[in-house]
Amino acid sequence: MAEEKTKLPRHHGRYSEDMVVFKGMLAYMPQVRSMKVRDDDLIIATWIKCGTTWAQSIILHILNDADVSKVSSGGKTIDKLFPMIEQINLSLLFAEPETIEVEDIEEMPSPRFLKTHIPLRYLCDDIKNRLKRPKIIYVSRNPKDALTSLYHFDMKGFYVPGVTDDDYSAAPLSHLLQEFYNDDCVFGSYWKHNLEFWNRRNDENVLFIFYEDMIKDHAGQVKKIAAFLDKKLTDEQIQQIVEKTSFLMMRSDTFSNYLHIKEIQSPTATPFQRKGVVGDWKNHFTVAQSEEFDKVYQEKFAGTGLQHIFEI
Ligand code: PPS
Repeated sequence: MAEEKTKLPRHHGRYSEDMVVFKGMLAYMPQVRSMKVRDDDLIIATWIKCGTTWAQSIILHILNDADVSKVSSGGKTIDKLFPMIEQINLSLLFAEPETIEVEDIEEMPSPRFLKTHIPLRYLCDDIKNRLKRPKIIYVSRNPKDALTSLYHFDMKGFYVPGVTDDDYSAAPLSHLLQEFYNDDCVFGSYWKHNLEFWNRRNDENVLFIFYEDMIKDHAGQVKKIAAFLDKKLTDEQIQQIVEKTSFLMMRSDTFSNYLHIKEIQSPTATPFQRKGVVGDWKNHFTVAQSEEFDKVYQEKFAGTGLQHIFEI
């Protein structure tokens, strides 16, 4: 279980004792901490690989009457319309902090659509201290599937000679599990990240949802998000959104499939929309790894009321 701090791969950077980010994000962290939030901002917050892009696409479809071509003209991809606070320019994900000129989030016009994986405790005071009331949607996913997804995305997806580590790319899932237990995965402790937002789930401006519910009842979750965004949709529009944000549609759509960041990925990387299921962890975890994980999960979330579905 938790051991000494893990040696980080060279494309990660340590922000603090309990938070690691992709290296290029270190330069953005001051702006993440000092960002002036607006009441009409919409923020989607997740630990990495928990369904962010899926929810972002659903939101953009909801707000554009099931037709994102209204806002995506000129080849604007999802990360341009809905950028990540901690890394607006994704092609700089692994850049050395001193080589980055940070693009300014403050210059974006309202309403801003922002994504973040940064834990609540490291976000700006306007959010931490509830000084502003942006709408925040938090998507949570069972950690075994999130880790399986992260394994393919980070350890197997990014192989950039001279930038990523050969050792890291060759490492087995057990290495990622050790990082996870040490809170040294990118974006740090999954447990704290989830609990910090879980404890806000009853705030009027927060919607806490689960990836597994989106899989089980896609239309139901579209309706729930639309209601949270005060957007009325017809049944036909809801059906259109379900179709346009299905796994296969998103995988083939250059708006959301991240093919445009191929230059920072291995030529053999799995697609961003990789499997899109609940329970793929069973194809990756050994029985012993799964049992050990379950014990930690029970301990970490005991008494919190937070519970995930691990298989359907
Ligand atoms: S990131 O990099 O943190 O922003 O990744 P994120 O978007 O949070 O999570 C990626 C996983 O979400 C899956 N995904 C979907 N699942 C079902 N339906 C749809 N439409 C969909 N879109 C994305 C994606 O496949 C990743 O999960 P895995 O398990 O790797 O397939």
